[in-house]
Amino acid sequence: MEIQLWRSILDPYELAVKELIVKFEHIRQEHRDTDRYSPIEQVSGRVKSVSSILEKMQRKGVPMERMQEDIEDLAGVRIICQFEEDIDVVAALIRRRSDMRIKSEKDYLKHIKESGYRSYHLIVFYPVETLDGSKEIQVEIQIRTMAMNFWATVEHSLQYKYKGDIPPHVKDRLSNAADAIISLDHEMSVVRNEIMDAQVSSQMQVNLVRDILNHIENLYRLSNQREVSKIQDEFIRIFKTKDLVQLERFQRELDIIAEGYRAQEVCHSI
Ligand code: 0O2
Repeated sequence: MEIQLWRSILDPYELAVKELIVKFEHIRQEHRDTDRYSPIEQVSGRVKSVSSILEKMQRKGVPMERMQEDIEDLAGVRIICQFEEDIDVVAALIRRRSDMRIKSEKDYLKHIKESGYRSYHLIVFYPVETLDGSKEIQVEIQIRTMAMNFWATVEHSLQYKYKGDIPPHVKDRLSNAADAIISLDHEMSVVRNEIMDAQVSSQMQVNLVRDILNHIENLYRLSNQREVSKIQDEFIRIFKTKDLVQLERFQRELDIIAEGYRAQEVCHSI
């Protein structure tokens, strides 16, 4: 196939990957902006390289005319979670979406691959709009923990290095490492609630400080310098206490002050 043809075939897949990364990253941001724990930690994606497509077609005996149907991971999105429990949450979230349709699911957590590979895969149909109209394409979504991802990345590199024929002593090490990853994920799950609480508190502080600084910036326009300096000093004092309750109270007080100034502005403009 000519290079130009490959490009036109793979272009909609590029678009799908880009759109889906934006959408999943937005879910993560929405959680953070609303002081909620995000089951999504990281999102990445890629369109399969032509050499990898050709290699897979050869390995699976897929003819050129069946490529887009039979090679289901031309477009791939990877969602990384902190904890194993988050994987189910993300999969459920994907099942509920109206902008994609599930074709199939593979649970390599319950059915660990012989290599030791663990991950949750969904193949979805996702529509993209191109100059030639809309096109529904297949995307493989892989959901796994950071630890699973570490193992899979290393194993993938070794598969490449040894051309799929990893020597037994390296295989043994990989198998031990896969077991260690299982127990690492389990250990982390035990303290999941504590870690989630800590992360939500830290995000709440980030959001509160952002809101307070916005208020202070606006007050510089509306109020006199001396008053704002006093407010700023008070903010620094409270911030140093690292007490979220005090920060929240301070933010509410600033809300009220800002509301007062807004009311004054309205009165002046009438
Ligand atoms: P790449 O380079 O990531 O694109 P098959 O390749 O026949 O096993 P199939 O039937 O397409 O795979 O589906 P499957 O098993 O769900 O695998 C699809 C993808 O999952 C693979 O794509 C890998 O990304 C990942 N994967 C599956 N098994 C393993 C494994 O044992 N080790 C690692 N590291 N990754 C795995 P590609 O095309 O193989 O690779």
